[in-house]
Amino acid sequence: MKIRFISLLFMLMLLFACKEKEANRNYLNETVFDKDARMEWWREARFGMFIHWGVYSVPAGVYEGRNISGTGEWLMSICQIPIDTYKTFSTGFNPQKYNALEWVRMAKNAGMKYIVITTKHHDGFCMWDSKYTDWDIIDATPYKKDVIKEFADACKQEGMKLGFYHSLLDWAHADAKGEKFASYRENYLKPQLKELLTNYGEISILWFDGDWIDEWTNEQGSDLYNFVRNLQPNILVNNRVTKGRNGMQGMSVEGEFAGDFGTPEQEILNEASTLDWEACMTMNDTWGFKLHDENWKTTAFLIFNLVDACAKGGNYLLNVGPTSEGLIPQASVERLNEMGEWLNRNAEAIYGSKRTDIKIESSNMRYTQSKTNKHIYATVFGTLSDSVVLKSVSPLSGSKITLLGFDENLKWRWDNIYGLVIYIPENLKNGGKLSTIANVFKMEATVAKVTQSPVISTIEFSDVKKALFNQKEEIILTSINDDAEIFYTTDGSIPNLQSTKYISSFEISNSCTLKTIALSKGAIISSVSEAVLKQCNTFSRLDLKNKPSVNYPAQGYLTLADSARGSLYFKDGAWLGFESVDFEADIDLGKSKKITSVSTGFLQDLLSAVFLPIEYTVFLSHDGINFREAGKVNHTLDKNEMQQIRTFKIDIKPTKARFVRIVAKNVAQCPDWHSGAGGKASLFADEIIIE
Ligand code: H79
Repeated sequence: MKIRFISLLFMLMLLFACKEKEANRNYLNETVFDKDARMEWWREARFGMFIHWGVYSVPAGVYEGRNISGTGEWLMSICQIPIDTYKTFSTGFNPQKYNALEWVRMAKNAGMKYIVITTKHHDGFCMWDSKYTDWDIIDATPYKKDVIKEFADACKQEGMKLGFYHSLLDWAHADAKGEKFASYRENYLKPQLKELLTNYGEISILWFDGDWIDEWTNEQGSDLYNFVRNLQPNILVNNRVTKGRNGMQGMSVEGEFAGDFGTPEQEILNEASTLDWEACMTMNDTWGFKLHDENWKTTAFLIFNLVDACAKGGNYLLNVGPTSEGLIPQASVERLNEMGEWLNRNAEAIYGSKRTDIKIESSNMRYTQSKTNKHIYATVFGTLSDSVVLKSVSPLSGSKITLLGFDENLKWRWDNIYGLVIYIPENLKNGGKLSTIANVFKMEATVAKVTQSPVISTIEFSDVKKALFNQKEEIILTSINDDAEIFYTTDGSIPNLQSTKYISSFEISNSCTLKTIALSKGAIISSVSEAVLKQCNTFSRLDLKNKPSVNYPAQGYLTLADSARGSLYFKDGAWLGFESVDFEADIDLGKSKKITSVSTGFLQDLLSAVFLPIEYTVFLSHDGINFREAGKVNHTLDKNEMQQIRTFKIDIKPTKARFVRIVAKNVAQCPDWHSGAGGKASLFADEIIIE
């Protein structure tokens, strides 16, 4: 019994030990699923407020009567002010006009979904009531109230997500450099973070900074990440917690580093990233308030930055630097208001939106898309003119296209050359309600996945651009996309969904321009291919005994009778080329005609082993069976005739006949005097004229 009691006790102790272990979880091997769940709100939020507020707002960029260049919060370092001198500024920090609720509501009205506020910047000043130092708002300022507490309460009241900025480095703490750093970290940094993460309710983000100091190592970062997550399991921690940052660039370098999102500072990535990232940026040129920084960005530019970041898959953390009185500068208030107005109308394109795979199409527009991929939003910056052209999206057939904030269905058309053309109606353009900063087009569309246009073939030739036919021609259309539907027109217009749908091969019996396009699931996915198909009735039939080489088929046999003559360039598409074989054409004129001459053009291009015929003979017939010779010319090849076109003509004493046979003898092998002696010789023919 006794033994049993002891073993029970032992088991209980073991259980507690396990519980203890469980309390200290390792969050570095979190599953993707868990991370996605934790990041979800942040990925949808898109737009946040950064607040840099501290004792540096007292000097406000002025020291010993001089305006100091550089950012306001770096004043102590820039002016090399000894910490004891710097500390006297805190007596001027008395933000009587501070109203946390007002600030939170201002952020909310601006369309911001979270706020990150400085708890401690590099100067080490603590904005909350910390029991580990006197260098805090309670002990060192006349204000003597915990501004972080007020702020956390206001955020809670307004349902605003709250994040803490916290500097890893500390210019005020004696142990915060060199060998004593471990003591600073374990006995000051971590205990203070514990205060911040246990006394102020739910904290959504920890935004570390100062990772670049030599004392800070990757191991310390991983340990701190776990420390923070164990205190607030759902918190997001930026990548500056470790050494993963790519120099001052915000994104993490390759490899495994703790940290949930990249932090490009004062920059927006050039291209979309699949990683989570947040661009933190100032409205003027400083984070902490400066009296003499009036270099404010325009609202239009701030909106551009927000949309630009969203389009590239990032968030935008926009800074305000309140004064030591507790006021957000008026210039910031105005810009926040204007951004809020814009976002009110265009929220859909921002919150919960995703980046697209579209590369930047032009400097004045950006694309985002809805989470379900159903809608694409095109934000076009600047005043709209009569129409807008978008090149990277394929609207679904019959898609409504609207401008966010207006019900009106806009007229649009797909133009093969330009892309999607959307028309802005007069009443909207002149109604004074469109934004002069940026307007958002909403459409059901897919990212244009332009594929090869359909291939046009005849029975004889594939991929024809021009073809001649006699009475009629059979046309075959094919697409490399299995799921593509092919539409075509024969009247010269650009095909669309209303055009004839291709089902199987079809016949044409008149000259026409055939245009065809591929669509997939209602979206246009190809450019237009076209073929000029010309009926050629010169002869009712033309047969060739030997086929021309597939390399030189021109537009088929009828090229010989299309009234267009070949040039000196043998690949010009007018010549039929016969390799080693003779040219032998049988022509049916349809009915008996009086014939006085039969001519055919031939090419010589010695460098390409193309020779004029060595013999040209014409035969005539009434029935197409019995032919008699009507004339012959022999020709001796001349090595000095490098390049020339010669028409071989047989004049005939007027004779009636329906059938004509032309035989031109190919030298077949390059003659002895030719550089290709003994090799394959060609005969090129074009244009037969029977008079
Ligand atoms: O908190 C803000 C900055 O104070 C902080 N990160 C953002 C979010 C930051 N720390 N370091 N840096 C930014 C970059 C360092 C810039 C410096 Fe300079 C160059 C420090 C001294 C020379 C420019 C001139 C900035 C301060 C003076």
